[in-house]
Amino acid sequence: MIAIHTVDWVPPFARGLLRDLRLRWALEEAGLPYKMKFVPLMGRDGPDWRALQPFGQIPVYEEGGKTMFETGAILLHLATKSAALSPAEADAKNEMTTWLFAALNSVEPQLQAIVMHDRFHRDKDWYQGARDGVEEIAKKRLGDLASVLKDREFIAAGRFTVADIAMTTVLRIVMHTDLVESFAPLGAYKARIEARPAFQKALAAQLADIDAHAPQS
Ligand SMILES: N[C@@H](CCC(=O)N[C@@H](CS)C(=O)NCC(=O)O)C(=O)O
Repeated sequence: MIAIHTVDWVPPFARGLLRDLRLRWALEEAGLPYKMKFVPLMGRDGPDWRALQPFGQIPVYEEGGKTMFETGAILLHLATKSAALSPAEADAKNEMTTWLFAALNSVEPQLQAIVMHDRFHRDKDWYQGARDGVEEIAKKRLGDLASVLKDREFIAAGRFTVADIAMTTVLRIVMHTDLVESFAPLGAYKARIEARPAFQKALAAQLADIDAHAPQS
């Protein structure tokens, strides 16, 4: 049985953003059964969790007694298990892999920088100058991505793949801003891919799990 390990609860700003969503979504698209396992939010520094995820992050993927971390690696593994997630033809598969890495390597760091500034550094006296700088870089990346997506329904291979899961969840990272929607092709792409029933099911399940573990006041 496949299991996804994630944290039991997060504060409101992280609802719908936890990266276990990538794995839940892929497994829903593939129709593969899985269960969730939860680690306490503050329990990720212990040796047991570090043995699974050396950086103390979530998610962790478990299958047949073996575990993996890094959502990109896990998505590529899942792509080998289901035709719903990946084309079979080599060139199309390479295009999918290329865009999955582009999402996680060329777009995610720029958007994550905005989140780090907005969530953790807003009270610093250097915040605004630094924030303006990271936004400028992020806008450049998003503009380049919009130029590609203006002519495409999906990001790679002319069909839905794990690269769309990576790219869409990356674009969601800055959902506290209107940055993505300020580029029409990106807003349309994100809305189109998020409308998929498997995404909606995975998101609803993530939110329900977070609510079920909310601290009692
Ligand atoms: N590159 C990692 C990133 C994982 C990641 O950033 N997870 C977040 C939650 S969505 C986390 O655990 N953050 C806490 C931290 O970095 O200490 C992956 O894709 O699996």
